[in-house]
Amino acid sequence: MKDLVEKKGIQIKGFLGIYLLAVLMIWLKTYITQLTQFNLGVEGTLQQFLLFINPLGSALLFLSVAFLFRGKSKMSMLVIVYTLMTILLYSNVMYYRFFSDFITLPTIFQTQNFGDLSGGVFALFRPSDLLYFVDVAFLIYLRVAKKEQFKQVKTGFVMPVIAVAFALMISSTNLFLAEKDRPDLLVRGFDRSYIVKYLGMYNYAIYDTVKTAEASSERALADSSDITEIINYTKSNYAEPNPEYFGLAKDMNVIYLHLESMQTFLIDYELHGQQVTPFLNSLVKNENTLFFDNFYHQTAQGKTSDAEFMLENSLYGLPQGSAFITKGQNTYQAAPSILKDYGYTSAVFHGNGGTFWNRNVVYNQFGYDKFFDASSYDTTDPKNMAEYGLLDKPFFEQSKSLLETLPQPFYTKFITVAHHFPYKMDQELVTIDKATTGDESVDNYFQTARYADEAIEEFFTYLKETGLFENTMVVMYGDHYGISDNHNKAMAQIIGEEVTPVVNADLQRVPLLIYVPGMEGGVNHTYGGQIDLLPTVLHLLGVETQNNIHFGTDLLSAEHNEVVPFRKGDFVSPTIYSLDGKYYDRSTGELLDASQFELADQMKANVEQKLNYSDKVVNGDLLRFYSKDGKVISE
Ligand code: GP9
Ligand code: MN
Repeated sequence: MKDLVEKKGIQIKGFLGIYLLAVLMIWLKTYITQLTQFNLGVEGTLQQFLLFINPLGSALLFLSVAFLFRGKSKMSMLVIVYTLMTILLYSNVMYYRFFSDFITLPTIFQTQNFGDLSGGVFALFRPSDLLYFVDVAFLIYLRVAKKEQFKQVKTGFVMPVIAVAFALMISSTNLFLAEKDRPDLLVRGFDRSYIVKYLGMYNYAIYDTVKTAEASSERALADSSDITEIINYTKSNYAEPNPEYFGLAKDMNVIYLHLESMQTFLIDYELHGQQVTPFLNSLVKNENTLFFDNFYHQTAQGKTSDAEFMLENSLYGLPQGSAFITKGQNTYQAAPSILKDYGYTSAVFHGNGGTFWNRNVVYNQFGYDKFFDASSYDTTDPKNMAEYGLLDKPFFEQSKSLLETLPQPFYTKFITVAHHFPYKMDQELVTIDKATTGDESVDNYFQTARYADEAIEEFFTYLKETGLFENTMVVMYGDHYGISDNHNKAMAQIIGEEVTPVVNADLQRVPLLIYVPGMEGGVNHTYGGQIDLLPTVLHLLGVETQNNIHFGTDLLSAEHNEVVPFRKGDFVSPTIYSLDGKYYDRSTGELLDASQFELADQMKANVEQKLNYSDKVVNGDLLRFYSKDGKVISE
C-alpha cells in the first residue's frame, strides 16, 4: 500500500488500489455481519450466494462517490462514505440486538424506540464491537499520515466508469435473482429481514428511505379539511345495527381465529369419502354459530396483512404493497383502541417473528396491548415448525398459558400458519390422503387444511374445559384464497365443474363463522366481505359505530350493502358480478344483458368511489384529524 501511494508515476493506480481495498474490507465486514449478527433465515444455495454477493454492489457504488472529487478530497470522501457505511451497519447491529429488527427512518424520528434503547446501549456493547472500526481507523490513518501523496491524485474517467458499471451489473443481477426467488420483493415488502437477506444492509437503507419519502409526501399534502368529505361519505353509507343482534355479545371476550388460506369450498367438502374439515363443519351446524356462505376475501398484495388491516379498521388494503408496511406509522382507530374504552385488554398471538408484515410496528398503532410473537413461544423443536413459524397444534397449546395472563374481557386474535402455501407437512402429521389431480399444491392443500381443523378442535376443547366458551365470542375467518387461479384446471376436478369467471370469483369465498353463546345460529347467505367484519363485531358487542370512519357495513343489518368490492375495482353482488371489465349475470353465469348495464355501471362507480375514499384516508393518514368520538381535529 505504501508503495502504491508513494510512487508518483502510479498515483492513479494508487487511489484505485485504496478504493478496491476499501470495497473488499466493507464487503467482507458486511457479509460477516449479515451472516453472524442477524437472524435472516437464509436457506439454500441461492440465498447463501445472494447474502454473500449483495454488499459488493453497494460497496462499489457508494464508495465510487469519491471519484467525483479531486486531489485530497478524493481520499477524504472515501473515508467519509466508508465511515458512514460502517456507522449504518453498526447501528443496525446494536438496534437488532435489542429489537430483533432493523432501523427504519420513522423509528428514528417518530417513536420512542431509540429512547428505549439509549439507556441500554452500554449493556448492548461488546468489546469485540471495536473490530467494526479497525478498518475505519486504518483508512483515517492513511488519509492523515499520507496526506501529501493525495494532493495530486487524478483518476480520469475510465476507472470510475468501469467501477460504476461493474457495481450496477452486480446489483441488477442481485435484484434479478432475488426477485426470482421471492417475486414482488420490492413491491410487497413482506419483512425488513427479507430485504436485508436478499439485497443487503445498504440497499435496505435505500429501500427504506424511498418508502419513507413516498409515504411522507402524500401525508404532507393532506390537511384536516380532507376528512370532512370522507365523514360525509361514511355517514351516508352507515347501516343501522339490527336490534335483534345488537349487544348480544356485550362485555364478552372476543377471540378471532385467523384461518390461514381457508376457502369456503372446503366446508362440507368430501375427499375420498371423508370430510376434510369435520370440526369446522360441526361448528357450522352449532346452534349458536352463524355461518356466512357468501363471504369474500378482499385482499390484494398484502395478503394476510390486508385481511387483518380490513378487519381491525374497516379500511381497504392498498392497491399496491401492504398498508401494514407502507402505512404502518399512521394513526388508526382500530378495534383494540375502540374496545379499550369499553374495558377490553387486547392481544395478538402468532408463532412467527414479530417483524413479518411489520406487525411489531403496526399493532402498536392499532392500540394492541400485547403481541405474543415467536419470541414468546418455544420454537426450538424443528418438528414443531412450519415455514412461517410454529405449527398450529403446538401454537394453540402454548398459547393457553399466555392467554391466561390477560384480564377479562379480552379482545384477541390468533394467527395460524400451518395451512399455508405450499401446504407441505410432515407425513407423521397427515390424517387424510392427498387429492389426486396431479397438481401438487392443490393435492397437498387438503392435508394441511385437515391439520388446521384438528388444531382448532383442540383449542375449542380447551375453551370448553376452562369455561371461556360460555362468555366468549369466537370469530373465525379465512384470510385469502389458498389456491390461486393458476391452478384452475385442477380446481375444476376438485369442484366438479368448469371454473368460469363467475365460479372463479366464487372461489374467492372464505368461511366466516361467528359463535356467540346464546345467539341463534344458522347459515346466512348475505353477500359481504372482510371490510364488513368490524362493524358487525362491534354491533354484536353493543358498541355504536355511527361516528367511526368505516367502509364496510354490519352484515346483520337490514341496511347492509351487498355489493362486495374487490381491490382492483371488480365486485360481486347477489345479482351482478363485475370481473375484469365484463359484467355477468350471477344467476346464469352468462354475460349481462345490455339492458342492465346502467345499473351495473352505477354499482361499479360506487365501488370505485368507495375504494378511492378509503385510499385517501390511508395514504393521507387522515385519521390523525379525527377523534374516536367523531370530532374533526384541526392541526
Ligand atoms: C406470516 C403469515 C403469512 O406471519 O401471517 O402471511 P401470508 O404469506 O399469508 O400473507
Ligand atoms: Mn395468509
